[in-house]
Amino acid sequence: MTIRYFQFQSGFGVPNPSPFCMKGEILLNMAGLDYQTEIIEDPRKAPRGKLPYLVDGETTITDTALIRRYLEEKHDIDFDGGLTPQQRATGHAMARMIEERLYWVTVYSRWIDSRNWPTIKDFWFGTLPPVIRTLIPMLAQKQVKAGLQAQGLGRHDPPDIYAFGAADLAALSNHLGDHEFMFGDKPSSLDAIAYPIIVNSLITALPSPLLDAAQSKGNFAGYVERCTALWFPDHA
Ligand SMILES: N[C@@H](CCC(=O)N[C@@H](CS)C(=O)NCC(=O)O)C(=O)O
Repeated sequence: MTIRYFQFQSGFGVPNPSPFCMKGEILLNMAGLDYQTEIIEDPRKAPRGKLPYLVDGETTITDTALIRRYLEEKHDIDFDGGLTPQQRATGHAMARMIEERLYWVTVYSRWIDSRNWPTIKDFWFGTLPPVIRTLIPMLAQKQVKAGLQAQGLGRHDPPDIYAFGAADLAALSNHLGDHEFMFGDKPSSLDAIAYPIIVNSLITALPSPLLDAAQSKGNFAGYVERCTALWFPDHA
C-alpha cells in the first residue's frame, strides 16, 4: 500500500514553505519509498495540529522525528550510514539548532515582521470569504505570537532575533564549506533538515535580515541547486 504524506501546499518558488514538510518528503525520497502527497490547508485537521504527518496502512505517524524513526525501523534504513559517531553527534546538535532556534526566526520573519505579514496573510488566508478573511489571520497571528513568547525568541528585540538567525546560518555555511553536502559527498539526515531551512531563508518575496544573511553566504546557492535537483527535480 502506498504511503500517504500530508503536507502544506507549495509556494514562494520553493518545494514547500514549511521546512518540516520538506524534511519529511526528503526522508521518504532518501528511503526510496513510493508515496503520494496530499495537501492539508488547515493544520488543525492534522492528528496533533501540525504538519506533516504520514499514513501507512493502519499506522499514522506525526512529527518528522517520529517519521524518521518509523522509516528507519520499518525499512531498516540508516539515514546517517557512513558517518562516524562524532559526525552523528554534530549532525544531531545542528538539527536541534535548526529546528529549535533557526526555524523560529523564520516564523518570526514571516508572521510578525510587518514587512512580510501582508504577503503571508495573503498566501495562507487570501482565498477565505470576506469577513473571516480578516478575522482568521488575526487569530492565527495572535497564536503564533503566543508560541514565540512561549518558545522565548519572541521576547527579544528584532535586531537580536535576526542576529541569532544570522549566527545559525553562518554556522551552517561554515560547516558546509566547499563540500557537496553537509558531511561530504553523500547526503545525510542533516541535509534533509538544513537544505529546507536554507532554501526557505532564501525566499526573495520575504525580505528581512534573515534573507540578507542567507544571501551573503556564497556556498548556499550551489548547495540549494544540488539538493533541489536531487530531491525535487520537478522544481529545479
Ligand atoms: N516537530 C514537528 C514540527 C512541525 C511543525 O512545526 N509544523 C508547522 C509547519 S512548519 C505547523 O504545522 N504549524 C502549524 C501550527 O503550529 O499551527 C515536526 O518535526 O514535524
